Amino acid sequence: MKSALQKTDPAVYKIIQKEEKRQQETLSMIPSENWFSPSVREAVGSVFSHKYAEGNIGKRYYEGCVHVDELETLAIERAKKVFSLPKNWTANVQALSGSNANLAVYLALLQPGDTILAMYLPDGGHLSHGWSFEPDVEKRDKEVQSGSLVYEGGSRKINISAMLYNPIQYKTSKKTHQFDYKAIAEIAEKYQPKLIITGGTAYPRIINHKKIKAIAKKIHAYYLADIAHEAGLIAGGAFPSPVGIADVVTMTTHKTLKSGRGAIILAHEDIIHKINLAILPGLQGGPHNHNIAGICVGLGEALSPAFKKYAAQIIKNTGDLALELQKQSFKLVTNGTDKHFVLMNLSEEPILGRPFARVLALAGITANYSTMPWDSRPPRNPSALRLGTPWLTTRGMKKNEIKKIAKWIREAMTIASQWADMSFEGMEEEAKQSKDIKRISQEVKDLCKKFLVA
Ligand code: DSN
Repeated sequence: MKSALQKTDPAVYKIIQKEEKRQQETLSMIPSENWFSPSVREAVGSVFSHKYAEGNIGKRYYEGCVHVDELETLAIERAKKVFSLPKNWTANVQALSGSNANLAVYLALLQPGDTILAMYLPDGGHLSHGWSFEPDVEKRDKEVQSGSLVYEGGSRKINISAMLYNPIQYKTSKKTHQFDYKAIAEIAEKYQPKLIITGGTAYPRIINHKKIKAIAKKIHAYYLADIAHEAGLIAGGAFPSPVGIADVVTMTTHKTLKSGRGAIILAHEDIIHKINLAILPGLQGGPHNHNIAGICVGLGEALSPAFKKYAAQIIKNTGDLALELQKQSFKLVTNGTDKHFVLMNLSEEPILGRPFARVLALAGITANYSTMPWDSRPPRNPSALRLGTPWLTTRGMKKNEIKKIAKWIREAMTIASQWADMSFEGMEEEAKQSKDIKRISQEVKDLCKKFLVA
């Protein structure tokens, strides 16, 4: 039987079908992506998207919110259980995204112009942690060559967090590419930020939350742990949690947590009260109730024993991926990983991050290029490539499949090396025509067909 959409809008229906086929027949190794359960998708597609519900539980500006209240209460209760919140801690589930969640924290706890100290974006931080870029290449090179572990910002304040606040960023150690806690403490003492932030997108190692909290406490600063990437690993008990250590915890819900798109903020009730006001009227209008429904269902799934196994399997699969890539003579930033992705250092390979990501995509492996610590190359053409396993793990893939994937990645690099001197477009054209790349793409498809997801 034809679906409603198929009957009324076959053009959109067809595009959705093609996207589903692409997702099923290729390997998504972008660590911030995942495949949600049919129940999460059903909740997100529900009638809750029709409803306006500005305000908070029991205090809405619209009538007809009795079931929205019920839903949001359940989502908050589940968040408390999943993240083992201390007494008097609660959650806000209304932020539309991770960036909005972070902005809400700044609005709630800071005054415009206050100093925030966060991780340097090219080392794996996040745009919303106060990024400003330096377009002057000479100035940029000088800054990198100085070897300083502090970034005082560039002249182009490209994120609102840098326009409204005064961001200072700490870099990772030049030697280990990991956090240098002593240096962070010294930077904090010198710049006296009101807020210290950890977390981001491309730091493959565990962060010592206790050490960061101690640094923040000494200078009477708040500590915000952004666990957007690790939320599912923490929910499944496979990774250390900052809950009960940091003052505020923010996360997106659609990465390792597999709960549809949205965000959660966790903190003591007093802080959440301020954050609720920062969300509305500070930043947003009506919450996306349908997304809160997805989050609620995803959190319910995260409470199951199967999710614990899932989180542990992600860590195992990524460890195996690191090992297999190293066997294939690839270099990894920090020589490995503690979590759900690896950062490949391609600086000594014939092809760097951006062109290699395109070659891999044509071979059926979707990844994304990335900056890496102490990389002097520009963000649009950096040296690294980020590869994660959350989605592969959702599909049920394990060591045998990981081994094959690492082999295909090396094969793709060997094939692409013959195009090393070409322009990006020239290389892309060659890759599109290449029989060898087509052969890998077919092998990937054959594997994917054995691991279809509902
Ligand atoms: N876009 C996310 C990621 O890929 O890590 C961060 O916001």
